[in-house]
Amino acid sequence: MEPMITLCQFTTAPVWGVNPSPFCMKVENYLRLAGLPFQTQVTLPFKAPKGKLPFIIDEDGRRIPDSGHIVAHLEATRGGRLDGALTVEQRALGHLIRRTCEESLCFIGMYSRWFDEPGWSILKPAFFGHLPRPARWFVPTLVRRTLRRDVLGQGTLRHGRDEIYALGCADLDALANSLGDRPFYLTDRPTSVDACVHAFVANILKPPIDTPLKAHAERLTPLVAFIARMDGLLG
Ligand SMILES: N[C@@H](CCC(=O)N[C@@H](CS)C(=O)NCC(=O)O)C(=O)O
Repeated sequence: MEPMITLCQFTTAPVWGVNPSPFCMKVENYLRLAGLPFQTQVTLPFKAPKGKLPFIIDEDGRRIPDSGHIVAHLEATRGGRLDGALTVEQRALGHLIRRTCEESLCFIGMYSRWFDEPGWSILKPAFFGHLPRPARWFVPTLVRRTLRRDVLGQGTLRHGRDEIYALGCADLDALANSLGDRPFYLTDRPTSVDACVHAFVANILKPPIDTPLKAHAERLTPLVAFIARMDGLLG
């Protein structure tokens, strides 16, 4: 078989109709939109070069961690398939949109799944139900403890529930209003920014976790239409 890019992530099969890691899904989306053949490999963060997923193993064996670095590497080595024609201004706007997803909305999504009790009661069996006992009993608690430290350190978990969801709804409003009636964020064709927004917003809209964040996203017509449009392209 020809050498191929290998995307190393938590799971090869979708959960709730999405790749449950938005950072992994962002890279998967990018590879699909760019038309780059790839295979997936299941792994865990402690095996990753920087302790987080995703990372890729490129055709020459090079391991590249971090979704942003992966996209930059693939753009540089495969002829700028999605972002090559972007202007400086479009790139700057894309940077801001990506940061909204990855450095803000991401933590609200984490809160809704891991720390808001209705979300946790759905996530726990979906993510850990396949583990043999006794791992099924203690692994969820260990992972949740580590994430609590991270989300507390980042700051989100210092707010109350209503405040947290208000922050997330403001991010969603900004994402919907900056798109408006246009089909994609930066040009009339999808770029890596669309791959990113789709990953983060689909991870709010599709899982059966009913939170104020999801209810708000469902009311944002441009964003719902964008997800459907991207779903159509991604197949
Ligand atoms: N900046 C990284 C963030 C990746 C990230 O946060 N991945 C999460 C899963 S969505 C992870 O590996 N978490 C495991 C951990 O923190 O131990 C990227 O863009 O790839």
